Amino acid sequence: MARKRSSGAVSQQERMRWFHKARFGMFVHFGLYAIPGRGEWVMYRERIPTDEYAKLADRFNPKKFDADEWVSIAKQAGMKYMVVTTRHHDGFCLFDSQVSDYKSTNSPFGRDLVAEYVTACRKAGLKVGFYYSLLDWRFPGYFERDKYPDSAKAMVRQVHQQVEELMTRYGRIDVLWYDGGWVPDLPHERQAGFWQSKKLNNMVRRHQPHILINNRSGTNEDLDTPEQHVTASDPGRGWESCMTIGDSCGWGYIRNNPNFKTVPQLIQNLCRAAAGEGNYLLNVGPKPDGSIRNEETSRLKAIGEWVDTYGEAIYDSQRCDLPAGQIGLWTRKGNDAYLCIFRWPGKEAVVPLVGAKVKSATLLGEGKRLKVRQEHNGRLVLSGLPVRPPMKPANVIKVRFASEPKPLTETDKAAWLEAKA
Ligand code: JFZ
Repeated sequence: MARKRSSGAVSQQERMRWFHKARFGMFVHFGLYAIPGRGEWVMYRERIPTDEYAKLADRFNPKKFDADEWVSIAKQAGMKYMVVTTRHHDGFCLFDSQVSDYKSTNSPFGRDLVAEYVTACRKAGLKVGFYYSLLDWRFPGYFERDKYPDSAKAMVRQVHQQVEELMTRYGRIDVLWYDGGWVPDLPHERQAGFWQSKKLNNMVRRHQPHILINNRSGTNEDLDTPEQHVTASDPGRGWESCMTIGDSCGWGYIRNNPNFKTVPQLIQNLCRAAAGEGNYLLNVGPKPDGSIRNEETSRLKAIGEWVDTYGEAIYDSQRCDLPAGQIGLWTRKGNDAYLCIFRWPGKEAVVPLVGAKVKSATLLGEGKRLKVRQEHNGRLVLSGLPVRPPMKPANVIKVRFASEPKPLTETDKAAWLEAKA
């Protein structure tokens, strides 16, 4: 149990502990926009007037929605937490907000989807994340804050009220994933002032001392959020790459999207996040009936099968600065390092500039011990690999070192040219 300070605050290091262990989560974008099936920005991109778009609420009745099913798909994929859209930019709430009548409990669905999601997550032992969009396209004051100042104020008021509802009515929340902090013609450095983010996040942390908050309310908080790319933050800074399984044209359901990432691509992204001590938040966009499409579930199932064997290279991973060349990349856990192989090297894998003694090397999945040769200049040769790669989306060699594996510093950059015994 994390220690609380007298103020009730919990240190960021304590709050980040589970997040580093988790490494892998499910993002869910669901809402009225699933019905037209042209992505979650359809209202804005097609300039659909508010009242016309709101008619979708009369058709919102995801009969196949089953929170336990969503959670089970995430858990089987090896995901340890979820982040679900409680309200996206279109303003429609998937929770029973008392400050809006534009919500799932006022639709034919008639239920608080967020409450059911939270219950299912807790039952399955997954951490609970809420996505919440600050902006709400229904407010003219979002687009023209000087022309409609009262509307802009009302939109900010709605944020504070609804975030407090989410922080006080659904038990312990582990991640608050803000979005939509950008305001037309407002410099980034003034966003926090517009949304009154310091006051907002003080309230959040008062109610939820353990929570992790991302960087999209205009203040840095706990997590950077590279979107549709995997880019590590500086050591010590929390970060999470969020990405769609389909191509990057939309997070909500897109009925006719022909482009989906391959399983090897998705696993390489997961490994790349783990190598940078970051997390990978992989998105699904459920269909109008609330079920998740096969193109997404099939890939998640395959990732789960891979994680079942190789998860030790991902969960609670640390950075490892050893070179990996074109073979792939390294993750680490203490003195054990994991060479995640994306391009099979053949019968042997050669790693230069290894500055630590190897105790053993094993091809995970096959359980095959490898021959180890360490040459004078730090060159490590792992041999005894099959010529052809085992049929896996990615392979992993686990190398156990006698001390923390660090690269050798090349004092003489030409020294490697002359082989030494
Ligand atoms: C935002 C949302 O607009 C999108 O619908 C989805 O929810 C995603 C996870 O977050 O997408 C963004 C946010 C920021 C930028 C671009 C897309 N940006 O800063 O360029």
